[in-house]
Amino acid sequence: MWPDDFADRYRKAGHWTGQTFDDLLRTAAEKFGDRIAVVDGERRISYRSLRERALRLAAGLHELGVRRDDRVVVQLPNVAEYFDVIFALFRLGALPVFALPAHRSAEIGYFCSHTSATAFITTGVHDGFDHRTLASVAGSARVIVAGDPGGHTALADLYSDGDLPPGPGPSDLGFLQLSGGSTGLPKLIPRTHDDYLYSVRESAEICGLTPDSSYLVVLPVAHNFAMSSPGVLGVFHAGGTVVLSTTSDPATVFPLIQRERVTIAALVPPLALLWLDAAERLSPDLSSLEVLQVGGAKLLDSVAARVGPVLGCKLQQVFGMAEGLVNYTRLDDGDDIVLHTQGRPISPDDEVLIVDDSDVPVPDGTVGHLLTRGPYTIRGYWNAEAHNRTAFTADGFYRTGDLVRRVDGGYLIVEGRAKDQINRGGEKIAAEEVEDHLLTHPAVHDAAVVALPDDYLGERTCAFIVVKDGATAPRLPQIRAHLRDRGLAAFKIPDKLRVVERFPVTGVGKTSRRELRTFLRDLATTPAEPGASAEPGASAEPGTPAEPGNPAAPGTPAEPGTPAASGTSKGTD
Ligand code: AMP
Ligand code: DBH
Repeated sequence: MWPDDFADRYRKAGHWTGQTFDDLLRTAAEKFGDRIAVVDGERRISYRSLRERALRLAAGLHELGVRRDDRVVVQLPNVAEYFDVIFALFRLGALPVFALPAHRSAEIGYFCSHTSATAFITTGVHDGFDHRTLASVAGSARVIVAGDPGGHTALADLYSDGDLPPGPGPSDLGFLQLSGGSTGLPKLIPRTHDDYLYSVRESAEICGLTPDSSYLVVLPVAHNFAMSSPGVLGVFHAGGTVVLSTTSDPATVFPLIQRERVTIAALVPPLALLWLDAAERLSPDLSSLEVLQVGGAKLLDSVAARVGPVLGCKLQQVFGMAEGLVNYTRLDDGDDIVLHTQGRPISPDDEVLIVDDSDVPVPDGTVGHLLTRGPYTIRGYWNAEAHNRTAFTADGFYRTGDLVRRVDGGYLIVEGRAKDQINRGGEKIAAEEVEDHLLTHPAVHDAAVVALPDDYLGERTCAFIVVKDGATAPRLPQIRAHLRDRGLAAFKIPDKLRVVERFPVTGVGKTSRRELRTFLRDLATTPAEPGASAEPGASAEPGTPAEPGNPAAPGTPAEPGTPAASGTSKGTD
């Protein structure tokens, strides 16, 4: 939480207004009553009805025993019930934990146990997967299903006319959002009503939302981008309409844009590319579309340049993070900014520091680590004291792990990343989390997961493994099946596999895993020497491209049979 002097400042500046999520919906219902808040297929839900549904569900959840501060893991696709659920929980002061539909038993089990969740609210079969099977990892959490309950509690049965207890206050936590993370276990991000709604209201303003706005959601609705930048909450603040889609496929989405006269949509870069290619082929009527937001991963300049000409709308680049800071290019910015930068911060009180490896600020125009502090950036992850000591500076700046450059006007250009994360088209993967799962394979002695450049996704994942003495090297399909069986979300499962005899170590016998990953990435992206193939599942000799003793590489390989250096080896034998 923010120190008192900062909290006072943010209140005095008018950023924190004392609004809660429930206030947002109540005000919207009063102001916009019969206007359509949500379109889900053939269903059209007014603001008045949305508020009523949320309050009735809040009463039912309360009767079921859901209380203020309880954690409730919410895993729903882009369906209208999502809004009933989150506003019901907001009203009670119970904290939604925003899982993604792609999460499987590994993630859901962890969220339920780590947060001691009271309930797990999910769906039936979605995208070919039966989410009710996740009930087995929900522990003591009550399983509630939107759809056919299959023996669990049906969400539809919970709407009730019962009484409601007093709700939470604006400085209370509203929910726990997920971080893409860079460590073994996902981190949870505690956001308050006051801080989050400040970013939402400002975002709605920056993105020009009005009651006539129609916002298309194809990204997972619980993702921070789709929720708050300006996202569905920004639309509700402005009195516009949220149009939900469970697919991002242009063949379905383009007619939906036309039918609902969608004015603004948010995409990650691979989807933007898909839409551009499809629009060139199909020549759809996208005349209602005014703004296409693209964020979550770096957008190539060449793709950015096609948005205006091909889709006939403005591009807005969005560089944000669930921990807080969000940057936008502004709607009246010129092409030089919109096509080549990732925007500037929302707030005059967003503090942005760009520093070298010793935390010393670098001159403008120079690439450095982005640190930030401000009225909607967290001061710490939820229940993660040890991690917080390194993820934040002593004076409360969040170390984003992004490498950026600041140019005229305070605009930022994302140049890379220093965190141990793969950004697979906007889906973030913590290298260590996947490595920990790889190490459970009986034939794997050690593992390192790295990002490989990819024309479509920006990055894909490659797992390097060292096989245990005497074991047969697994092939990619076996590794993938192993990780799927462990219940890891599909987007975290490596795209490629390289088997190496051993990991290299430095002259002093120590290798940081980050150096190791950099080395392996270089190995994988350097054209292979004769005999060393870069194909999935192929073997490659460690150290092939490195000159012996080359100081730029982590160093020479360890002696055959020597486990990788101490601090590197995570093998279990
Ligand atoms: P998370 O902290 O999981 O919410 O993920 C936020 C991260 O996504 C940022 O720290 C960046 O690494 C990345 N990111 C988001 N938007 C962009 C963008 N427009 N360009 C490049 N990277 C981005
Ligand atoms: O990637 C993100 O997490 C992100 C991107 C754009 C985000 O959280 C946001 C906008 O708010």
